[in-house]
Amino acid sequence: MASAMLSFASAAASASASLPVHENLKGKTKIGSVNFGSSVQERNPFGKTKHFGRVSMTVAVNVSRFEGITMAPPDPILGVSEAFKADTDEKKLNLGVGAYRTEELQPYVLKVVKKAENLMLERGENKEYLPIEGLAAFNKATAELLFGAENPVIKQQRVATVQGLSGTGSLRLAAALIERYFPGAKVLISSPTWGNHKNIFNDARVQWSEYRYYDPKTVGLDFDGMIADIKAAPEGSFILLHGCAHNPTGIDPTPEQWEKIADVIQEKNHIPFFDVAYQGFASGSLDADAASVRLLSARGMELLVAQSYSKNLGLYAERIGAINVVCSSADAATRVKSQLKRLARPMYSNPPVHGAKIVANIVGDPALFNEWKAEMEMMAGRIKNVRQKLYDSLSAKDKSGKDWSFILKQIGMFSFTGLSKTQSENMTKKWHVHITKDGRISVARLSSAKCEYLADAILDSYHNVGLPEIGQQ
Ligand code: PGU
Repeated sequence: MASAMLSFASAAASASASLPVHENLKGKTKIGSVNFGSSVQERNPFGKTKHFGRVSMTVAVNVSRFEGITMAPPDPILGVSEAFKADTDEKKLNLGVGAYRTEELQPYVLKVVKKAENLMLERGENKEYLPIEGLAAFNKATAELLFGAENPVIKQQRVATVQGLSGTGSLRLAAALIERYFPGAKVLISSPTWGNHKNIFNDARVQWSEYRYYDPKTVGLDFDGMIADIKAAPEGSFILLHGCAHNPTGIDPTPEQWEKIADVIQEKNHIPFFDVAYQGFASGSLDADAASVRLLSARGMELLVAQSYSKNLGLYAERIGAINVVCSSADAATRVKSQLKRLARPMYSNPPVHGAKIVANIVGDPALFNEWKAEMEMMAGRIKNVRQKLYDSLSAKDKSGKDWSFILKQIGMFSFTGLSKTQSENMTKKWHVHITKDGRISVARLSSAKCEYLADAILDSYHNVGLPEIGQQ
């Protein structure tokens, strides 16, 4: 550690005390050196002096009060974009973060979003604060998109909806609610899951454990393991479920399996907690992708649903989403909403307005709503085409007889290839194909033109690198 010096000089005593920062951080008031009779500048040639009344403070240049803070590791998902930027190879391909690209590998702003933004500009809308719970028109639209406008939970006003900072912020708010009102309750998350789920619950100080989900032998769902683990969880646990297009595996339960999942959740008095980050993006249909949530709510269960408009409307950076809590009475929903607002207020005060107005304007205008659905179908369709092309390339090139058809069964933005960590690293180091180390490929970022190259990279990594690990049997 660099020798950090911080000096407090009393003007009256003309004395200064220098203490190493690490000692200061430990809360000690040990005085490292005391000098009399010389000016602060003379005593500490590296220091800059500011005088605040009777006490002057000298902070040395190039040293920090934050000396004790170590370097954090890069984020396993967002860090992939940083590594991609640093890669100078021409062939480089970024298949890390789940964000849609066009066939030309460019980001895509939906036409319907541009139209809604133009309307907002024409109307000259103001930038006043939103209420803590967000834009009323957005909250109404988002709950209706999720449950269906005719759903009894909506009609009976049993849903507490609060606009959140996209999917992540909405999950975090729900985690804060669990921490405050269900002390000691556990959240069960799938193994594997979106990596940030663990961070969210850790930071909210909510206990979590995993339920089995992915079966490497079949590259499919370990349904029996999932049911057994949900059954074994302490009564009244929160069960985190991906509403559709499970991230990272792309494997969803069938409608029949959802019924059984609902049975065991009900039996054990658990509370379903849905993460819906891909409504309309998985199948192209908003209703089909909300089927799991609607199925469980139709059983009269109380449940939580976090929503995101990052993918289905391409509003990634606008940070627009919501947390919905379905309660057994309108009265309970009113109280839950009041507490969600109370939790939000000291965290971020109130949410951003721009994305909320875009969503409300699109959903509230039948013509724009239809345009959105068509664009969503187009995006979902492009992903399906590229998925097929990748499968075709792999099957044509791989002479080993390995069956790659699992790729076609997966849905949503991703393909979980079963590549191990070392094999995933080979994808990046040798082929400059940047993917997460769990072997997940963001198919939404792939173009047809790059499928052959990607297939070569996958086959080389799969057949020539490392010992068989999980996912390779
Ligand atoms: N929930 C799931 C299941 C997700 O996949 C994501 C995004 C989110 C929530 C949160 O998205 P918001 O933008 O906060 O609405 N996952 C993507 C995006 C990158 C990331 O990790 O945030 C991904 O690549 O997994």
